[in-house]
Amino acid sequence: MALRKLVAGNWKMNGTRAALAELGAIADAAAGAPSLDVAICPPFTLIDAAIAQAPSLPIGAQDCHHAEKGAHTGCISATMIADLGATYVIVGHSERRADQSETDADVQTKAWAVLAAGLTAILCVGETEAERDAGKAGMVVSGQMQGSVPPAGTADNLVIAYEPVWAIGTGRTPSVRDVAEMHGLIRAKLDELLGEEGPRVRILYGGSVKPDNAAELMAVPNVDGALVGGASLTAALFVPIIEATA
Ligand code: G2H
Repeated sequence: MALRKLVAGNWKMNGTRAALAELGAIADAAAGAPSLDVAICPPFTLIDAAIAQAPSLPIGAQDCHHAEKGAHTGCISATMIADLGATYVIVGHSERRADQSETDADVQTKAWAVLAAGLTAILCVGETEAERDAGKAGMVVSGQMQGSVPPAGTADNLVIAYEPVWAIGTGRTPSVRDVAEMHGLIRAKLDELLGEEGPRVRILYGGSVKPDNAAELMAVPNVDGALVGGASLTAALFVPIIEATA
């Protein structure tokens, strides 16, 4: 089933207010590609201003706390993100799984919070290089899905992002065959976990997506869009990716 593609930019810990100048051209490119969804996930500090600057462009966050509110100094809840008018929240990015020791259970409670706030979770999974070399990529990703996908996930509130850790920010990408195999495995797992919703949930590829490899990656079966890091920081790189996906 061909699903409507989503191209989401993950700015990670990049961008001060000056970076918002990129959003005009990105919003224009999104408007010129009505067959797909486009979003930008800037740092928390820019969400409010990004929504004001580009009201037609869906904006997301890169993480949230699992609780709605309370004594959690320095944390941001999904409810707060929804209050700003955002659309998406990335959960379970490998950088958070590694840097903040987030477990599958942590990721699932965050995803629940995103759904409860009426937002859409972009839930990341992916194996390390050592796990791939050991022939365990499928097992690892299947286990991450089992432990972190919320059973209430639907096509409207959940997106999966497959991001092999060894391809993130390295310029390396898996072969088309490997991407097809992993996305097929993720699709089968979604069918198992979510029943009739499974075939409708989008699966993004992430990891060194660039203007020159986007078209090839987006043509792979079960690749329903991209989660783009470094190449989403400037319109000069992100707009060609949008155009290659449309
Ligand atoms: C993977 C990706 C965005 P990059 O983390 O989530 O980053 O495109 O820089 O590899």
